[in-house]
Amino acid sequence: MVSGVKWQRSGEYSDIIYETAEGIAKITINRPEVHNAFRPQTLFELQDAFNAARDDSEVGVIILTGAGDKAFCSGGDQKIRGEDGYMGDDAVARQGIGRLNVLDLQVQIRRLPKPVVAMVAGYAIGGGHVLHVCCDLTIAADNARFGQTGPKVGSFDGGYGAWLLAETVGLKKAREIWYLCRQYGAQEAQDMGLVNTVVPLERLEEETVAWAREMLEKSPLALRMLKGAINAVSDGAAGMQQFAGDATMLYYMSEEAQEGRDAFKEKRRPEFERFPRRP
Ligand code: S0N
Repeated sequence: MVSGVKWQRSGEYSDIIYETAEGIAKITINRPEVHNAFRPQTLFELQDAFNAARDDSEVGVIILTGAGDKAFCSGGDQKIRGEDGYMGDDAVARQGIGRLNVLDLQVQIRRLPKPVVAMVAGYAIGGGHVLHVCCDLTIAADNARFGQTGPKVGSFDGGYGAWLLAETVGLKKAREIWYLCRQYGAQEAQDMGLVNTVVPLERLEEETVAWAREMLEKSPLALRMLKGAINAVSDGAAGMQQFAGDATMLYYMSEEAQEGRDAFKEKRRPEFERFPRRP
């Protein structure tokens, strides 16, 4: 999986790797010994890395992937699943309280105003499957395998994992995926609209970077507004809030809004009559 990109690593993480190059951030879940299953620490680090990529004005596209070629992510780490959630090493866990914080990461990916691309080799299973569903695009290697396991292992994701999947592949197929817990190969996943393209494993990063470069040539504000618009339809009021915030940001950038701000600071009447009443 070589792309020729010279990634620069940064951040102090144990469970993930954060790298950037050429306007792209690459976030890798680095727990190959458990097929990149996530524990609370993994999720805290992923949230930190996604925030770093969001705040970095050089970064225009984010790639989420898993270490090695066996798995993108196999979901919540079942070995540290307690009675009410996942037990980490943090203060909350020391009080005997589990966590279900992958939902925060899902929301973060949806709200992040830059395209997030899942680069999937091997298994995208359970909560790992939901993560790729939440990403804007998915580039799959020919060895990728997709599926949900919830009803088999005593869990389910009734949020994005259920209805965003249904929006992506249709209601009947989403029910099949959840009720039967089968695994689907890369080509089958592409045929049902679950992934954007399938490439040979050795070309996975090269192809993903090519898609990222193509997006980086496009207007960042247009991509931001399109992501917000597409998500607003399914995120309801929360999606509209994000989209409305973007509209406010664009308005702040206009001379018309700046006239209001300047008039207040200069203690004068704002001259809004200078601006057209647009049709
Ligand atoms: C991926 C599978 C099919 C691969 O099978 P294969 O190739 O036979 O490999 P294995 O020998 O099974 O695995 C290799 C090693 O990796 C360990 N491992 C794999 N997956 C996990 C995992 N999820 N947790 C912990 N360890 C894992 C194996 O145990 C093995 O190591 P050794 O040899 O040392 O035992 C197969 O591995 C598989 O089916 N894995 C489990 C997939 C699964 O059921 N995942 C969990 C599904 N549930 C969730 O993800 C929870 C969702 C969730 O997080 C959530 C949802 C909604 C609301 C809140 C939450 C929340 O919890 O936060």
